[in-house]
Amino acid sequence: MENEQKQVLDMLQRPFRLPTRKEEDHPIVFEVGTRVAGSQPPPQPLALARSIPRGTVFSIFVKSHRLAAKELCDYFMETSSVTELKQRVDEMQGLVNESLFIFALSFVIIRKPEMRHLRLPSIVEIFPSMFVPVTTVSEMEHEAKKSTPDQEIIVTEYGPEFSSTHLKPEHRVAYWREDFGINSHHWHWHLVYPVDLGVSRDRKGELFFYMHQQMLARYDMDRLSVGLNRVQKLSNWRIPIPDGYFPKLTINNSGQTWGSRQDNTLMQEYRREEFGLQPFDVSDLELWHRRIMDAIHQGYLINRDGNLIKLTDKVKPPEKRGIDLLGDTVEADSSLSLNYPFYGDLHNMGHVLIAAAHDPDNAHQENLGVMSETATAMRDPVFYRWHKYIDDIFQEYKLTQPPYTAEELSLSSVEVVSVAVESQSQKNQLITGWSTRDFEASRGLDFKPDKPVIMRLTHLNHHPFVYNIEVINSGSLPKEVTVRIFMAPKLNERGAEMNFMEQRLLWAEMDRFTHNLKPGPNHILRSSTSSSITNLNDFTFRDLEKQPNPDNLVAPENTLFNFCGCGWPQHMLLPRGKQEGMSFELFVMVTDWSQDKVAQPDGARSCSAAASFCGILDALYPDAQPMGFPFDRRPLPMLLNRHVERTSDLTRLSNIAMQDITITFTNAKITQ
Ligand code: CUO
Repeated sequence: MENEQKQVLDMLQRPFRLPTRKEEDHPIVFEVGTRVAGSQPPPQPLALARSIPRGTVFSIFVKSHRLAAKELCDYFMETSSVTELKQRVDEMQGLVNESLFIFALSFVIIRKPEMRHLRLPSIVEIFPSMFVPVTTVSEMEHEAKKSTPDQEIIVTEYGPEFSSTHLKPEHRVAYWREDFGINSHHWHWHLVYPVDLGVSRDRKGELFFYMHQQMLARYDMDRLSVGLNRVQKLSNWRIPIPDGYFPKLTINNSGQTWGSRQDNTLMQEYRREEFGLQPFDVSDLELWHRRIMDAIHQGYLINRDGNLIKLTDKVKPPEKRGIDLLGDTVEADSSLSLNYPFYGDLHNMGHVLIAAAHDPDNAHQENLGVMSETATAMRDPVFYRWHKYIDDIFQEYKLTQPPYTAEELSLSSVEVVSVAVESQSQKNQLITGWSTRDFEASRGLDFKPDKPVIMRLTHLNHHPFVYNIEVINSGSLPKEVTVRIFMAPKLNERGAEMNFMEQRLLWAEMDRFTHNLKPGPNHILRSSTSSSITNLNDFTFRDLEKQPNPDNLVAPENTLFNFCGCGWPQHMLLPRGKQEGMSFELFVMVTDWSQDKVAQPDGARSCSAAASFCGILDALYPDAQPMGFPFDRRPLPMLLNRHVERTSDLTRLSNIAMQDITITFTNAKITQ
């Protein structure tokens, strides 16, 4: 019997291929180009799913597309085995938009309990054309065509120059924005925390805030590494967007490209007919913005029944924190938002308005830009400006919350004596450089002749390192603690040290784990590769085919794999740093696990991979503290009778320690 993993890999390969079934087998009538239209009743089953034409943009930021996705996901979810799923997939393959098809199929494989042992291959191999420009795809095609029969494999390299030139300052972080791992993480994150698909996961709104805030902190660390200022929020939508973006990526296999945005493009009224959206413009965004800001400053949201719902982060579970309610309302999920008609669809529609800015009425028949797709949006400099604006709303709320008290911050029975990082026998000196990673483009695209065509992608990387933490437990009993590790640049753009409030949003979480301290001195060693934000499991089709017996993957420790597959790429754990060395600070805080722990429902299994950014499937987020703790709020004005100005003032507490480290970028190849 064909094994299930192989069936799944077959379903996910070459999404642009035409259907293999015969029409008489599945007499479904397909009306090419049917659009989601407000007034016309659906002509046939799965009409919404089939209304998005193949070869065009599928965008989860557009409500009608989310509804289409829900219809197809529900249809696939009705199956009870991989074989049954394959029947429905074969039926729909070639009839629905390719990106929608892969999204729905991946969604179902992740969500169905009986399919959790199955692994999804990297989205880079499913849609190579979302990761490398059309010229690289053509080059691969050309090399494949002219290859001799004895040439078994074709390799084409891409990077590190990416899609712009040094004439544009923003180009300096192109290696970061166009990194395959960051973009595939973002695609995966939105797949496990989807909007409007009836998925209500624990602290979903709060994680929307936190995961995106952390991506911004990391982006800013790399911007400072290359001499750029921190990203500026895009909050004035009535002036042009200074930075353009030309993705050079294709949407389908017939060369249709994603829309490009010139420098200094103005966001204009959206009047395209696609997607069934009513015309809308920045005044709609401004209206929603004002209503949300009013809610934050008044301290409550108004739900659909007109009741006031208090916004506070001091709640007892399962009551939702204010940040969680705001996250759902701003993102926005129409069923989780407290009042979707009133607070609107701010974050999603911002993506759409920006993605259509180059051709707002479709006069040029250009496709939407990459801001409309989660696998490509992070390539565009405007993504970070938009999300900085969104984060600013959340920060406005966070600053209404009272600072953490000394009691909430301290753990007096524990002293963190020292912390250091070690890599290649060097103490507190970390090294970054370049590596390459091979992906088989021929799994997603159809090349002739049929042989492996490899795209070799350049990416930032670092030598692995180890945290070395000395901790004293002055109690007489063992103590279970949470160790929280963050990193931030020591200096700002002007080369000056930052006060707590300026540095607050630059703290990037590096790791969070539990440890059982024995009484007396403890020496904690923790590898960078174990980080709670990263994911080592970015598998290729070939990796998964090579599994000697994929059925063995049903073993309990692997059953959460696909969810654990969400996560920040390990190769981007460190910021680039500077060639002359750049100063960063490590911050380590040890807290009481009995206060942090969350009672998980029966049957929940632990999975540490990327839990900080991705949570745990079918379980509660594994940390009772607000996400971002202790940097999510303004500091106490006084701590232990002295003013708090800098982050280092927190080290007056015994359970917190800091350490200066240096990150040096070698601009050379890193092999591990
Ligand atoms: Cu992830 Cu705007 O939410 O892209």
